[in-house]
Amino acid sequence: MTASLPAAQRPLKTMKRSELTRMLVEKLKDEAVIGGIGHSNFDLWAAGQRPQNFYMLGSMGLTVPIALGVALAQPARRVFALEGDGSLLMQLGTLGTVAALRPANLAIVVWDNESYQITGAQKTLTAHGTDLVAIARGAGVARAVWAHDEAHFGAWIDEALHADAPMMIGVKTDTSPPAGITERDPSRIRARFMEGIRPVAPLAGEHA
Ligand SMILES: Cc1ncc(C[n+]2csc(CCOP(=O)(O)OP(=O)(O)O)c2C)c(N)n1
Repeated sequence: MTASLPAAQRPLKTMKRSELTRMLVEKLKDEAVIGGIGHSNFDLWAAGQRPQNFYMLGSMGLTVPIALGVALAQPARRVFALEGDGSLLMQLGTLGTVAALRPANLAIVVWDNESYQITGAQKTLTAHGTDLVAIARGAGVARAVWAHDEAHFGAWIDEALHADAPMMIGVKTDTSPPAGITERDPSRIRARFMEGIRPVAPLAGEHA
C-alpha cells in the first residue's frame, strides 16, 4: 500500500548506517568525506579507507565545520559530511553558517538513531520529536530532506553529486553496531587526508 505512494508521503524507514555508508562510498570518485565522531566514521572506515576520507576523532559537532572549510577551500570538489544526530545537536549554529555561505558542493548526511549510541545509547532530543531536517530548513538550508528508504537515499546522494546548493539528507537509522573500528592514529589520518585532497594543479606561489 505505502510503496505506491510518492516517496515524500511514505513513512520514514529505519535503516542501517553501515549499509548506506557503503552505498554512498560506492558512488564516489574524488569527493571528500568527513566522518563524524564515533559510529559515523567507524562505518566510513569499514566502507574502504579512501585517502579523501577524514575521520573525526574526539569532538562532537565538528564534522560540518570541517566539511564546510574543505568545501570553501576546494569549490571544484564535492564534500560530504556524515554526522550523528547527537553531534549535530551540539552544533546547530553550523547549519545557519552553511546556509549563509551557501557552498554548492557541500552535502550533509545526518544519521539519526535518536541516541548517543557510542556512549551508552542515551536518548537525544530527536527521540522526543526534534526534527533535524525541519531545523536545517529553518536555518536556511532549503534543500533539506528525509530519506524514506534506501532507494530514496541513493537518489538524494546522486542529486548531491550534481547539486547547485548545499543539501542536508536526514536518515533514521537503527542502533546496530558499526561495521568496523577506525584505527586511532590522528596524525596519520590527517596526513593521508591532506595528501588525498591535494589540488591537482599547484597552488599560486607553490612549486610543483
Ligand atoms: C564535545 C563532546 N562532548 C561529549 C563527548 C562524549 N561523546 C563522544 S561520542 C558521544 C555521542 C555521539 O552521539 P551521536 O553523534 O548521535 O553518534 P552515535 O554515537 O549515535 O553514533 C558523546 C556524548 C565528546 N566526545 N565531545
